[in-house]
Amino acid sequence: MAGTSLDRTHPTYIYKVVLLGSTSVGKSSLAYRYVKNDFKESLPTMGCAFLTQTLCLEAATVRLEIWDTAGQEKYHSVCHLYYRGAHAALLVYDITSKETLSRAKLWLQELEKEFLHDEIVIALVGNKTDLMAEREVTTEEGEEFAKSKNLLYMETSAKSNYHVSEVFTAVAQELVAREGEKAAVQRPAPTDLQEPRGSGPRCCQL
Ligand SMILES: Nc1nc2c(ncn2[C@@H]2O[C@H](COP(=O)(O)OP(=O)(O)OP(=O)(O)O)[C@@H](O)[C@H]2O)c(=O)[nH]1
Ligand SMILES: [Mg+2]
Repeated sequence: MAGTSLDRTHPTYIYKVVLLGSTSVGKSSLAYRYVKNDFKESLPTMGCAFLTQTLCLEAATVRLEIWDTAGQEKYHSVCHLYYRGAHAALLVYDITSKETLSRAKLWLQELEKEFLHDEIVIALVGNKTDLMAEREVTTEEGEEFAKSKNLLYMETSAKSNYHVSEVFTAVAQELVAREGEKAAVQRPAPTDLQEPRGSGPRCCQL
């Protein structure tokens, strides 16, 4: 069970992952597909929804606490309350809407104000690849922007279940890899509970 393992050869990490992006880009659909492996014509999120998923990676067990925020403009002023303390963020846009990529870029600027470089793993996610005929944002455009900002990048379809689990797995793997790098630098004295990076109890290695 997450949070109780004392096995140091296969630690358990808990990470907060926040989904950000314009309304209707498919944030809730991605989270729902990933956690429930299902797709439905979902209603707009109000405030924030919360889901969890546990992954067993080679190096660690990872429990992702997924905060699915509301993209509607009226919720924008409270969004920072949800991404505070996040370990990772998925900046989601809709490949059929250039405007949603511009909005994702603005979210990135907000995150850059809140987090130090390397303090958060950020993935840019172009959703709705099943709507290829309506595409407005090329793969290259998304990819190049992500590369220029050192973000993970993937295109997905929550509807056709394309690359959805791969996005979350890539984020989890990056987070675990950073734990390894951090441990190599710090080599802390062994304790049963380790403080996460940054402020607040955001991640426990047990
Ligand atoms: N074709 C297609 N439609 C999708 C996909 N993902 C989501 N949708 C549809 O897009 C609409 C919005 O999806 P949501 O998941 O509610 O979007 P959201 O980003 O959570 O929206 P807010 O909660 O308002 O921020 C719904 O009608 C979904 O069924 C996809 O991959 N392909
Ligand atoms: Mg939603």
